[in-house]
Amino acid sequence: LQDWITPNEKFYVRCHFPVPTIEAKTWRLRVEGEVESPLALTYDQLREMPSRTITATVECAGNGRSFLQPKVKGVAWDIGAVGNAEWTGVLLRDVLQRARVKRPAIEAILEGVDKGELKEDRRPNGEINFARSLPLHKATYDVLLAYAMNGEALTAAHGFPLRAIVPGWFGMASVKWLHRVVLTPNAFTGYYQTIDYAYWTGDAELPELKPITAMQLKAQIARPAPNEQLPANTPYRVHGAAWVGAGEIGRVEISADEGITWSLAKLLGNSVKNAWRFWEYQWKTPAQSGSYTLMARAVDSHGRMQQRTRVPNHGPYIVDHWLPIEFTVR
Ligand SMILES: Nc1nc2c(c(=O)[nH]1)N[C@H]1C(S)=C(S)[C@@H](COP(=O)(O)O)O[C@H]1N2
Ligand SMILES: [Mo]
Repeated sequence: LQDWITPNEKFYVRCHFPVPTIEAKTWRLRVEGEVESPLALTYDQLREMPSRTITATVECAGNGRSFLQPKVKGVAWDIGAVGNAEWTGVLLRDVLQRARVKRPAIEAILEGVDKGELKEDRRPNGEINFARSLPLHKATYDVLLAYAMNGEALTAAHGFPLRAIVPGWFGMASVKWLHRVVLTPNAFTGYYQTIDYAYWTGDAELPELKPITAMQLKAQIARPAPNEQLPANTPYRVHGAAWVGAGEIGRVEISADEGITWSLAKLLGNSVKNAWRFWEYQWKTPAQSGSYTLMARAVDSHGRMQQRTRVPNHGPYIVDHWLPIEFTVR
């Protein structure tokens, strides 16, 4: 959260299986299922297609999990599982057009090369690959198949040779080490679609498991960092980022009294589609030494506000309530 574009070496890495070693020469991107002409594209063929560069913020659905009480299962991320980068590649839409999607297709399943055996109680036998699906309207709208990140070829950890970038959606949708796209006439119900990265919707009389999709409205404080020590009675620049899966940040507010009163932070730069917005707030640290908290909350351009408490049905994911950042003053 220091730089608006997260440097590659600072961008968080989340992998469910060991990072696969892939030779660009022998690797292929296969497009199959409900298509007129199945494809097996080489790395060079993809690089020869018209390229696109987009800026997109990617947040892991488990970002902020360490704030949850009681503790939940999963990687105990603090606030670092989010980054913003410039991604270059080809539009999935252009690849699908070449393959000529047939009418019955409703989703595109994106599969990674990486695989392994799961340890959870509810699991299929044997090894499985990481795979997620996208509804066709999203797949043919703005999804990028990226081979470069901030102007450099993807590193192995970030998905070399090719990964999806699904703008506005949580990270699990942006499948790394992509090697297969399957067009399917049915809703995909794979492990990472229904068991993991899914939540119960509580708004229906008949609760249903739904795959996690769009990132939610959220403001995050970068400084002070959790447990930082600040000097007393001193001007201090509180700053951070705010983002939302669909829409624009309208304003960001800061509270130093656990959410009773709020002050307006200043939005920095311009609003960039699918990218986080940086903000700052000139504060004076308390005169008394002790433990303190600050909270930030975002409001979108339609006036919708980030909530004090989160949806309990989101379980170990989508940590989008007002996060109290604890620090000390001395
Ligand atoms: N093939 C594959 N793709 C994947 C994953 C994975 O384990 N395997 N992890 C997903 C998750 S949960 C996230 S948050 C992002 C993280 O991308 P990054 O490691 O480049 O930050 O990749 C997604 N794509
Ligand atoms: Mo994630």
